[in-house]
Amino acid sequence: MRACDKPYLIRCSDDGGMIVYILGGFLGSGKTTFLKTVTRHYLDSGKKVAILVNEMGDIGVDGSTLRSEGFKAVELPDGCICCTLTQSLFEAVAGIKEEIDPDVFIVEPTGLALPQKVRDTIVSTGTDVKDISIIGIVDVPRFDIFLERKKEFFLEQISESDIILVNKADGQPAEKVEGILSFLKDLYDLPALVVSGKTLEGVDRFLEALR
Ligand SMILES: Nc1nc2c(ncn2[C@@H]2O[C@H](COP(=O)(O)OP(=O)(O)OP(=O)(O)O)[C@@H](O)[C@H]2O)c(=O)[nH]1
Ligand SMILES: [Mg+2]
Repeated sequence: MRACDKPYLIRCSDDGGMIVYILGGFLGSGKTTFLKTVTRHYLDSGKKVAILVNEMGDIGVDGSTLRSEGFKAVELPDGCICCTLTQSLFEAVAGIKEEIDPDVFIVEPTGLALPQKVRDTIVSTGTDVKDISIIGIVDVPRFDIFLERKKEFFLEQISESDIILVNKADGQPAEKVEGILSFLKDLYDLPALVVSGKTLEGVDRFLEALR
């Protein structure tokens, strides 16, 4: 692995294989919103994208419903392939590589998962991965509540992010956003971008950072 030429995502290799993104973040922080944004970004540049989500029938990617039962890939109208985590992650990843062989593979675990565990499981499959990154998403309006009620888990959940999206910044006081940025910087010194998945503020900078 070498330092990446993109400013934010650090685990890169020159080998072939798929680029993997894991969207980490507590319940309702905006993971699915970014899943769709990142998927669209890669589809627009002609890449084959597979996504893996925890919930079933609930993702609403372009209004499509998932018809899958067990581990079955579902082709959505926009050409992206969607799978669900009903089999073990380990088997699902191997199956996706073999059956779909995507350029980009995006995983949204439940908001109660540690994304680093998902990453380690994917790495442990031995699947040919070019680059695997955790995109940690924090929710500005609910930051204080999460910190108050779920501190240990919440902080662990973002601790191994390769980039943190400080999300839902729309309509939030600048001081609050600044306070969160400096709190995160003191704790982790990870790259962080202020964004809104809703108004798309800051999202271009994020997309430019992707491989
Ligand atoms: N104001 C605002 N709301 C947002 C933003 N991004 C997402 N939301 C809203 O927040 C809610 C949760 O967004 P999701 O993208 O579904 O979040 P999630 O992390 O996938 O949620 P779970 O999968 O249930 O954990 C939805 O009602 C979104 O419309 C944002 O940037 N700003
Ligand atoms: Mg979601």
